[in-house]
Amino acid sequence: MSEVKERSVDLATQKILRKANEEDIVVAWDRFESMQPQCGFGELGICCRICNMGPCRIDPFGDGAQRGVCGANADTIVARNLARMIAAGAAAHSDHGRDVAHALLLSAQGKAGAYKIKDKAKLASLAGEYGIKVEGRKKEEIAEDLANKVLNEFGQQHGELRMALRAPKKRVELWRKLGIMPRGMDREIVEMMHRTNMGVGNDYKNILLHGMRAALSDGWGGSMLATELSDILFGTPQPIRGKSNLGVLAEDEVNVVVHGHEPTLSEVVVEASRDPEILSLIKEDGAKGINIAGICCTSNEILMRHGVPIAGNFLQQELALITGAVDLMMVDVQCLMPALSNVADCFHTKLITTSPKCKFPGVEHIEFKEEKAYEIAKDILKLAIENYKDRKKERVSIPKENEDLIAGFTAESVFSFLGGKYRATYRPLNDAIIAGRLRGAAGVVGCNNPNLKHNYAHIEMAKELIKNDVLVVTTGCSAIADAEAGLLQPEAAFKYAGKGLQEICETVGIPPILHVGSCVDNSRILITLTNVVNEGGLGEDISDLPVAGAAPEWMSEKAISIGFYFVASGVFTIFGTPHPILGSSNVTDLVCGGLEGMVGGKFAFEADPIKAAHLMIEHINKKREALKLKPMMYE
Ligand code: SF4
Ligand code: MSK
Repeated sequence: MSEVKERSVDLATQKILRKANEEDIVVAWDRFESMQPQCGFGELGICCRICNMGPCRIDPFGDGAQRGVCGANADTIVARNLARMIAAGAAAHSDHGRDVAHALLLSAQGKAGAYKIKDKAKLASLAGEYGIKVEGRKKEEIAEDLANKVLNEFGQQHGELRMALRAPKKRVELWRKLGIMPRGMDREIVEMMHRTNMGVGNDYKNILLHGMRAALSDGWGGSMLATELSDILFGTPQPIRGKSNLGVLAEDEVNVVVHGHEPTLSEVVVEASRDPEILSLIKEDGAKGINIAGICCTSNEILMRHGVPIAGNFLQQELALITGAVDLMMVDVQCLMPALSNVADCFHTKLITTSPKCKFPGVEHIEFKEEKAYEIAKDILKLAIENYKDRKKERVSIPKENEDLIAGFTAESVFSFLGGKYRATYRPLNDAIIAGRLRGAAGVVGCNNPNLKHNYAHIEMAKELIKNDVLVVTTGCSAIADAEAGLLQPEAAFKYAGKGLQEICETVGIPPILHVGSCVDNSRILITLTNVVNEGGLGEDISDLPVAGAAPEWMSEKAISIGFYFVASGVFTIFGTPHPILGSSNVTDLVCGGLEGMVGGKFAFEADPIKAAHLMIEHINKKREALKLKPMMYE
C-alpha cells in the first residue's frame, strides 16, 4: 500500500486512510493499485467493442495501417469512444435538468406540496425568454407553462435551444455556420449514439463535430436548465457561510450524509430535519441533534442555498463511512461508488438508495416521489435516528479538521457584489481586467481521481492562479478541495493572492476563489463569460476573453462533456490527465490543436498543476495582448 501522504494532501483524509488500513477496509486507492497496470488499449482509446465482430484493438506500436474487422482505423475508434463519453456525460447532466423541470411542473400543478417557487423574479425572466406571458398571471400558471416548454425542448427535433441563444451573437453565428447549434438535448445525444454505431460515420472530424453539438446541448441546455430551474424552485443562492471536511460530522448528533447530484430530495431532507416530530424523536433517542452533511454535488447544492456542511468530495465518500459516525447515507444519482455498500456493511451505517435510476444490490431502496417528498424525507430521517443507537462509540473516529468557507456565488450575485449594492453591473470586473489589476479569470472544476494525489492539483493550481492575479471560479469537487484547504475564505486573498486580486477581495470582502456551485452550475460560468462579453471592452466573443478552464483531477464522462462545451464555447481548457485518445495522433492533434481554428478553444493535458496554471496564464496573457490591454498593474 502506498503512503497515505502520497494518496492525499488532506490531513483528515490521511487520518481516515490510516484507520481504513488498520481495520482492513479496502478503499478506492487500494483498488486502483490492485488494477495496475491498467489496460493500455483502454487508456489510448484504441479498443472497440461496439459490434460482435470485435472486440478489436489496434496495435499502438504498429505502422498505423491496422484496422478492426470492419476496417475502422485508430482515428475512427478513438473518436467514437470519445464521442460516446461526451454523450454519456451530457445525458447525465441533462437528465438531472429534466428531473428538476418535472419537479417544477408538479409543484406548479399543486401536486408536490414540498416545493414552492422561491425565486419569482427568475421565473418571470426565464419565462420571458421562452416567450411565455407573465403579466397578470399567477406564478404557478407561469411555472406550469415554463416547465412544459422546457420538457418539450428535451425532445425538440428542429430549431435551436433557447438557452444557447444566450451566448454572444458572434458565438451563435459560428455554431450555426459549423452546423453545431444544439436542437434538443435528447436529439443530440441520441444522434451521437447513432453516428457512432457500427457502420455509420468513420470520419473522426465529423464525429467530434457532433460531439461538440452534444456537449453544447449539455452546457447551454440540460445543465443550464438544471441550474435555472433549481434557482426558481429552491432559491437563487446568495453568498453564505459553511464548513467543509470530515470534521463536520458530529460525535453526539445523528449524522445523515446526502450524496450524489440532484437537489430535489436533499432540499426537502434539510427542511424535514427541522420538523418538530423529528426533533422530538432525536431527543428520545439520546442524540443532541441531527446533523445533515453532504458529499459531492448534492452537497454543493444544499451548501449553496442553506449553508449545509460538506463532509467531503468524491474520494472521501467511503472515508465518511469509515469514521464510523455516519448513521445513514442517502444517495441519489451519479458519482456513487458501488463499493459504498461494502464499506457501509463494515459499520452500523444504513445506506439508502432513492432514485429508480440507481439501485445497489442488497441495499434498501426508498423510492423518491416528488408528490410525497416531505413524508419520504421524514421516513429516511427516522431510520437514521433509529440507527443512531447502534453506533459503536469505540469504532468512531472523526478527524477534527473542518474549514470555514463562503459559497453561494452566482453569475448574478457575484457581480452585483463587485458593482456595489446599487449598481448590478459587470463594469467593475471588466475595468479591473482592462486596467491590469486582474489578469483574467479561470474556471477550475471537476473530480478527484486516485491516479493523482487527492486534492493536490486543485489546490496548487488555484493558488498559483490567484498568486498571478487570476480570479478563480470553481464548482464540484474542485470547490470542495479548495474549501478543505481554507481557500474559500476572504483571508485566503492576503495569504495567497497577487496584489491586484488582493485589493479587489479586500474592497468587496470576497474570497479570491468563488464557489459557484455543483457540476451543472458550470453553466453559471458560461453566463458569467457571456455577461463579461456583453459588458464590453474585452472583445466580441468568449474566445476573445483572457480566461481559461481546467479539470485537474477529472474522472467522470461528465467532465469530458463539460470540457467539450467550454472548448466549443471558445475556452482554452486543461485536463490533468489526457482523454483516452492518445492512440490516434489525428484525434489528439484535433482536440489539442485543430479545434482552436474552428471554435477558438482547445484542450491541453498537463498533470503538474503549476505547469498547467502557467499554460493558462500564458494563454490569458496572449488574449490580453490581442485585446491590447494595459500591462499588469503590479508587474
Ligand atoms: Fe471491430 Fe469494427 Fe466492430 Fe469495432 S465496429 S468491434 S472495430 S468490427
Ligand atoms: S461530483 S462529476 S466527482 S466533480 Fe459533481 Fe465531483 Fe466529478 Fe462527480
